Amino acid sequence: MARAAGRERRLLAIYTGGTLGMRSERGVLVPGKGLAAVLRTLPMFHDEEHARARGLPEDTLVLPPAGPDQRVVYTVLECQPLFDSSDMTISEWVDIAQTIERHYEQYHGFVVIHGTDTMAFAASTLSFVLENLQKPVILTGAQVPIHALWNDGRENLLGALLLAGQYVIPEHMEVPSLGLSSELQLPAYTTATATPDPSHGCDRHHSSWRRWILNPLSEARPGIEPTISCFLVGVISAVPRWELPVPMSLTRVHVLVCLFFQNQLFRGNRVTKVDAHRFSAFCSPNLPPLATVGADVTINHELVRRVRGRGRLVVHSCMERDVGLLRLYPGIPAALVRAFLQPPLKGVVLETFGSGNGPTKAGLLQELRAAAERGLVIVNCTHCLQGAVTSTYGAGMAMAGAGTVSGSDMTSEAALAKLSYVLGLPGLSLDGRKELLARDLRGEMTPPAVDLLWPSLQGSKLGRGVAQLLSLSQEADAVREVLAPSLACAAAHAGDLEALRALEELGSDLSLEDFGGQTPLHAAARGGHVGTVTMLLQRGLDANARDKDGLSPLLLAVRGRHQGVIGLLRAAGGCLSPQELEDSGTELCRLASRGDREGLRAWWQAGVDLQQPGYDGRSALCIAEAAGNLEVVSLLQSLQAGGDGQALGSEVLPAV
Ligand code: ASN
Repeated sequence: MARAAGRERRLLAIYTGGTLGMRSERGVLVPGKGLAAVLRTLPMFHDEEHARARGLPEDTLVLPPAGPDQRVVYTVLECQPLFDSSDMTISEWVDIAQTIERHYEQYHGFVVIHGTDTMAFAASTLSFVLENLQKPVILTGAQVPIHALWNDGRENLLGALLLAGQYVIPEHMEVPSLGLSSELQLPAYTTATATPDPSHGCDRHHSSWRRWILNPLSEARPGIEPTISCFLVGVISAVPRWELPVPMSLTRVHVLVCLFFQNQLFRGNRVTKVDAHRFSAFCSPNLPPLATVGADVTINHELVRRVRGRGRLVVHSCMERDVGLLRLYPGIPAALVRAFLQPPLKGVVLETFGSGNGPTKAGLLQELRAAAERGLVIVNCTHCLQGAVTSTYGAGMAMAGAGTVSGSDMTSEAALAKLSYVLGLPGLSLDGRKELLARDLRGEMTPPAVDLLWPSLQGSKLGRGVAQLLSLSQEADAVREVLAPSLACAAAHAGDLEALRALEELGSDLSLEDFGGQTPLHAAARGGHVGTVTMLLQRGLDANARDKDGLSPLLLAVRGRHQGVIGLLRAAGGCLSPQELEDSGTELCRLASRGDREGLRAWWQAGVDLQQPGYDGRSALCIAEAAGNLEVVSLLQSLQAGGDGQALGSEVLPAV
């Protein structure tokens, strides 16, 4: 394998079969061997001169330049045997995933050349089998073989290779300014156009590809999408994407498993094949394409998922094979359903009518209920192309009442793959599996509306703000992370436990500091919220954290005279620093002169010596006596004598 040099991107193209490489034998199309040899003869797929200069091995091809010093080098791995995709099963897809795993470190991305008939099932299955995917995996294929004069294979494969090779937008971050497109109209452009493929047949697209190849920044130029809510405006509005001070686009985008066909890049587990002949074979009914290729490449940034974490790639090979798909039709006999649901079947995707409705006749519902009761998992998906399973109709409620799990707006392909994945996971209870099925795991379904997920958030203004924030597009994840500490502080100051829990569920670390170096514990202490302080201490927040001015939560609670909070912080080991105690003698005198007993008690509770002198050498007691304030005098005497019945640091954290 050739070593990557400079801006070379290495891809592995796994050729599994399908029409793209098929040949006609006795009048019918069958999988054809030797795809790499065919690609080698097509200038749009291979730059022989460059390959020779680089000494690339026989099985390794290189695309014409994709920009100055930019090359996509790819190796075609031909599977044995090659399949018409009608023969593909979970086992073959797990094999593909394992192949990706074996070569994961060697390549920047993967293209899977697959037949179209079951490509939606393949993409869905791979999206679940491959966990923590950090590199692009793009499936593609064709309706007409690549050897034919008029075909879609070339455009599809070239598109998939280019997207897999160049899609990692922030790879271009180091480019310093926005005015690059003209700089990129380089001699390379001439090189790429110098050898047009006369059989390509669609020069407009060819030229659009060239433009994109040579101008990889074009998709990164739109700046800030207006869809990112107005509260961000102050933070980022004037800043171009790759210069953002926040890690928004500066992290790699998570393309998950995708499918590229007819100039559109789809999320793999959202597609379904809708046409047996036309080049536009696929549609993604409930999620727009992630990218569309026309005169330019338009990336739908809102939909592209950001990589979360840097976990190791995991291949889930234990997919449950005993799953099935059953489409209801008017008058379907209960006996037939019963026969279908028999063991060894462990899970079934039921394609129902409209918004998840089914016949309400007792017989059929009884069969479903009996199967659900003996542990068969039934996912209810609509057989409509668009829309979701809802509880609008009695006929839909009857399906839910029979023990089915709502498949929301999943395609049947995605639901089947998810069922196989969830049932294959070890050590889960039946309820646990059902709960996972109802959750969005790989972007395969539109999650339920925020107000359904967090009904309690509706109660407060801040809560509603957080709920709105949570409903932003997925690309706003990074922005959320940046804002989360400030939001958490605001929630803590308001004592909004629900909002804090919602942020926690989002994965926010509640111990992070805001711009002033304050943790939510500072904010809750300042606000005097015993419940919130308790929760945060239980989450392990440091009672002695200092903000940028060196202030602790305890000092803020003392200033606010929040005795309950002071007790909690003291019990958690909080104490005032020498810096915080510096002027405490003077502060005590000031409180004594004003007759502020609550203030004096707060300082005492925080462990301060009440006898220390103020700036003129007099103590708080002297000041109170001189002023004749007997109540303050007796309070100070009683506190100095050992308390007024309140023990220091004795608070026990209540359960929150
Ligand atoms: N029968 C072919 C396959 O799925 C159809 C195609 O690829 N267009 O393998």
